[in-house]
Amino acid sequence: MSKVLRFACFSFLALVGLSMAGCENPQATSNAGGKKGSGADKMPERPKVALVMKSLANEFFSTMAQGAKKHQAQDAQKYELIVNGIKDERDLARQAAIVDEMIAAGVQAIVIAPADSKALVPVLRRAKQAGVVVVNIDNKLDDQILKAEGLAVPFVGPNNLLGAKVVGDHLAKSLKAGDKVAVLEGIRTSFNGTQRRLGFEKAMKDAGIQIVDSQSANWETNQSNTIAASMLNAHSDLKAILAANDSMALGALAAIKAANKSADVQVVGFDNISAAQEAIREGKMLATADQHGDQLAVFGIEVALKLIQDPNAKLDDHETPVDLITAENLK
Ligand code: ALL
Repeated sequence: MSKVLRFACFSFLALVGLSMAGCENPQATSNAGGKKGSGADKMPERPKVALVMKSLANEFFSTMAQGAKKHQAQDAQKYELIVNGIKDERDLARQAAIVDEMIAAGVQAIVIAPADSKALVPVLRRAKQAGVVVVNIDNKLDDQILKAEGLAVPFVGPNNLLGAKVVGDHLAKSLKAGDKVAVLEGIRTSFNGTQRRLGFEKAMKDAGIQIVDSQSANWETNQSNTIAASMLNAHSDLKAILAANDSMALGALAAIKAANKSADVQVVGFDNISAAQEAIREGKMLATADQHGDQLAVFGIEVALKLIQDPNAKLDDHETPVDLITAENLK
């Protein structure tokens, strides 16, 4: 697959780690101890790293989990992995509770994709106070709140504004100035959702295309389906829907089909999940962005392992790649 664009990369592939085999438990409990009688009990203790994700119903996160598990399995001596996620994109309380459970379970590091950029900061402060290394992946925590709390948390993730701008620019090529489009936003208190909205807006503004409606469907397919249906109803001349993730793009596609407007309204998304790839191949969807979910947690884990080894290591934020995906490069 040819990559149309690739933003800045990472260079921390050569991390030295500690040790051992791992396990996972999708709902936040750890049974990840050494294997009795297998010889593992003679090994030095491995650090426990907890990956805390968002909705496991979203393929983006199951891909992320698979990438992390593969990474751990390739060098099982190095660390123990505990994989967690929530069921509902908006269940911030559950995600915070998982962080507390991981602190109680005695993990050495938490690598988290926060469901909200602000609400998760207090529980992560607790984690840091308990001596747990915290690494932020995917959705950046709010800089101002981190600063106010005096917290330094490295971020590993893509430039979402730029990624969305590239997707929007690609869409703009098949529209003309004055055309009307609508935006489906992610959860409004998530930094990456806001950045994607801004990227879409910039692309549309640059091309003289009018955004006639912009609403949050909270990253979810069902909500986006309902909202897209009402957008199509309210704007009979709508030419495209720009969705901040593929789950919402799929909801929009279904609404467009139900309104019998598949020939008139284009859809773009973000994530490159398999259903979006299929829709792009079939010509039902125009484009998405691949933010390499399978690698995102891996890079976060590598940063965490480095910090476990050297708590004073100075680690800057790391920008990860994001690539435009179209029918052309899916061939
Ligand atoms: C974001 C991710 C994905 C995902 C969304 C839904 O943080 O970057 O785009 O679809 O969360 O939870």
